[in-house]
Amino acid sequence: ETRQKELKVHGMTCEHCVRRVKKALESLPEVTDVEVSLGESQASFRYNPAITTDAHIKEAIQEAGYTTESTE
Ligand code: 9UX
Repeated sequence: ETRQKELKVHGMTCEHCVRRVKKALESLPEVTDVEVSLGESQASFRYNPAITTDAHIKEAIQEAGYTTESTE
């Protein structure tokens, strides 16, 4: 079962940043439908929480060089 999630991503200042965050999320298992918005400083995606946890997702974004917080 997959869930839709939105996350604020801080530190993106150009389209290259956007691609980095998108690739970081897409590299995770069962993370799909990744959209990253520079204007909204936000990532949205679907994921399977049984496979890829919130902690995995935050870690991947941080390893790419950005910080995140949940919008919920
Ligand atoms: Mo270019 Mo976006 O250094 O950080 S990738 S501004």
